[in-house]
Amino acid sequence: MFPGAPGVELNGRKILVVGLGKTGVGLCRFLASQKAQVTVTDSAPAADLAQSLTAIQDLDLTLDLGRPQPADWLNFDLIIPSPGAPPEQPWLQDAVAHGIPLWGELEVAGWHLKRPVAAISGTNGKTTTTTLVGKMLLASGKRPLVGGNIGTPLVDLLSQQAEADCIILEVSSFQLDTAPSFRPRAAALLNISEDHLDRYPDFQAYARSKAGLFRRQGPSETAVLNADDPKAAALADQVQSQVYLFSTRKKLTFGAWQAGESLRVCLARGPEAKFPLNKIVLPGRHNLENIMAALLLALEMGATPQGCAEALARFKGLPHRLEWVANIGGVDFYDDSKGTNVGAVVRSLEHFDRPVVLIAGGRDKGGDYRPLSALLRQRVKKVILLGEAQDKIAAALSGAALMQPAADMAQAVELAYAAASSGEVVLLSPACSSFDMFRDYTERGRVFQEAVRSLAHERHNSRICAA
Ligand code: UMA
Repeated sequence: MFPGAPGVELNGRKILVVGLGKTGVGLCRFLASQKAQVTVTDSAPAADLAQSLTAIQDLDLTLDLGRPQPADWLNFDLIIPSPGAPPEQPWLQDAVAHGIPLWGELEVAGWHLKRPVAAISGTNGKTTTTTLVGKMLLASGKRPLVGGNIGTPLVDLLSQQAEADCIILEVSSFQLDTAPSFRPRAAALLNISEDHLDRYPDFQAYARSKAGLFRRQGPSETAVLNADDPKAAALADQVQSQVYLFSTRKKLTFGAWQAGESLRVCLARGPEAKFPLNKIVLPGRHNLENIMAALLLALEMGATPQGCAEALARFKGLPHRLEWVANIGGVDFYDDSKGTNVGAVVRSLEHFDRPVVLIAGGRDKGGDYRPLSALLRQRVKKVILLGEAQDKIAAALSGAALMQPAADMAQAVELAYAAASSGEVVLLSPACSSFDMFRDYTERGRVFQEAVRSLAHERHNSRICAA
């Protein structure tokens, strides 16, 4: 049995890795390097895991693939579920009941950290903020490693620590749920709105999971919280760490806030720094929140105001997040495939002050679509519905806008273009996950962009994004 403490010896331990995606592959390689006895299980058959299997083919480990649970789950010292594998599954709960610890990759990798970590969580904006913190530190002459939920698991970064000053991690609620000792030097919670209700029993449980970001912090660590987001701001009185708030609505003494045409940042040490909005190229009002959180974290981790300003002058944003794709006959097409929950769609719709034809739908995540009603009435000319969730969305938003179903993305783009007039916007912002029709949100965004480009080529009155 495992002693259950950080820094624990992995050598010779019998460890079960659940899931052979990016996390599983990284874990297998790391655990093998620590001379653990590794078994890896995945509910998918070997034929679907070819890429992952190639990445671990040189390792001496046991495979148990292609069934919902492995043959024997009680014969291990530790089980490490991938973020996508819910710990609530009966066989994993049976293991817990038998005293086997269930710790995630963030927990196990966290035991081997040698550099301070800044962590970013929140329902929306995590990836943009994480990327920006990394760029601000780089522009300040620092050597950050950037990873986590953004795509490179922490376990893959461990071997590069000697060449780095700090680690910037995007952290999901799934990762936090199985990382009881994770203790970031600085951590930001950007916002909390409904998401992943296919995994959590209710919104409160999801919000509690997000609060886990700060659970081990003490007074020598920093918590960065969104003062304009009631759920995130409420944590200011509960965390043990030094709190910096950020707000676009009110002036603060410390933290970050918008004052007219600039952002101001003031930490407990150092003078107030000023970042003019006209020197920031990242579009979208919601991104001001992400930028303020990034500034606070980057400065806390040793960035300079000048380096931060340089990064802000260059960073235009990430693909599939309010990404302009083309203008066809005066209609602007935007790819916001990463808008996978209602809160994200609200933020994206608020960005436009002209009529929008919205393409939405995909796999439902158990949330409530009704908070979109008011914005739909104000700004949305028509909703083109895609995927499994279309009946649920149509029922929830009935009467708020005209709606029309589409069989696939190409037809959705055609129908949206037919509904839009010159000067208006077609926005793909699905409020759902992509897994019913696509491998992930990037593939969905790519298919949308291809459909838009092929429409643009049919018409001659178009401008297309150079990228
Ligand atoms: N699997 C099982 N049993 C299960 C569930 C899944 O065996 O009960 C198997 C699947 O068949 C598959 C593998 O597990 O082969 C996939 O594991 P995974 O879903 O954890 O995927 P990874 O590739 O390891 O990616 C994970 C994160 N995925 C999820 O949280 C769902 C990635 O975030 C993250 O980039 C990566 O680790 C590195 O940290 C993605 C994500 O969608 C982008 N995150 C959510 C979000 O941002 O909203 C939280």
